Amino acid sequence: MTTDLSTLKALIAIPAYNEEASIGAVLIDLRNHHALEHVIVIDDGSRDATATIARAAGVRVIRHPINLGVGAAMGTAFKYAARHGYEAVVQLDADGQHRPEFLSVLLSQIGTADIVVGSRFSDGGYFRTTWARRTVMRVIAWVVSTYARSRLTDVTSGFRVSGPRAIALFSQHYPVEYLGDTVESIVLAARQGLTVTEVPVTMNERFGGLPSQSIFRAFLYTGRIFLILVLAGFRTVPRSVIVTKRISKKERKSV
Ligand SMILES: Nc1nc2c(ncn2[C@@H]2O[C@H](COP(=O)(O)OP(=O)(O)O)[C@@H](O)[C@H]2O)c(=O)[nH]1
Ligand SMILES: [Mg+2]
Repeated sequence: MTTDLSTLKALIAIPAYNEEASIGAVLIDLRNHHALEHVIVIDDGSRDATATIARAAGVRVIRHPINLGVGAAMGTAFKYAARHGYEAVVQLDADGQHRPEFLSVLLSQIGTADIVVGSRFSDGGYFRTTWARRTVMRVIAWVVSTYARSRLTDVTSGFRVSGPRAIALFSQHYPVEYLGDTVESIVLAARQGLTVTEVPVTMNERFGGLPSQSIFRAFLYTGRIFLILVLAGFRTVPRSVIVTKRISKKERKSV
């Protein structure tokens, strides 16, 4: 299957939790790169003006009544995409970290892989973050690359595109645990025979608001993520979730 970019129907999904400080600027920036008609904000139970600002900017907003986490927000986005016949879902942070000028390069790789991750490190790039998080990310990247049989350097990056087969899978099953949404989703997809690749991107600092990680949280979740990675090797997806049959090596090459 090859993907004709000119006809690729792409949805930009923005999970947002208390991002009133940045969501307005993110949507203004995005407007120059993608029709807002194909953008949804999944407001994950925010207690601030996130949803009001997003609606005023002219995008569709889906609200979770309570905070369920980034993974659940993306689960909602994938269900929406499947229901409305989208062929690609781009995940974009509401905090301004992800730069829309990279959308086209991410989307352009959907013909060669099922999932394309925007990586801060693939061309030796450096991103200012805590030492703890950097170390954790490196080790996790190595383990996930082994599962995916592809060199991945930034597996906690939320800036990524999922193609048709990934949408079919993720609309029915998407990991909801912290970091599970990014890391475990790659392992889950790889184990279903989907292909994952990465392209280099540059990211911004957050425009405002608060990041989800702290040193304490990073350490706390290191152990947990390894447990997830080990379990992901055994976990089976419920039969009803598999939309495509397991994809063979030969089919994989012709994605
Ligand atoms: N922290 C956090 N972010 C959420 C949640 N639900 C949705 N999000 C959004 O998911 C995106 C990623 O979160 P962020 O804190 O930027 O993670 P980071 O970029 O990995 O540090 C942001 O756009 C958040 O607004 C949640 O429950 N907690
Ligand atoms: Mg972010």
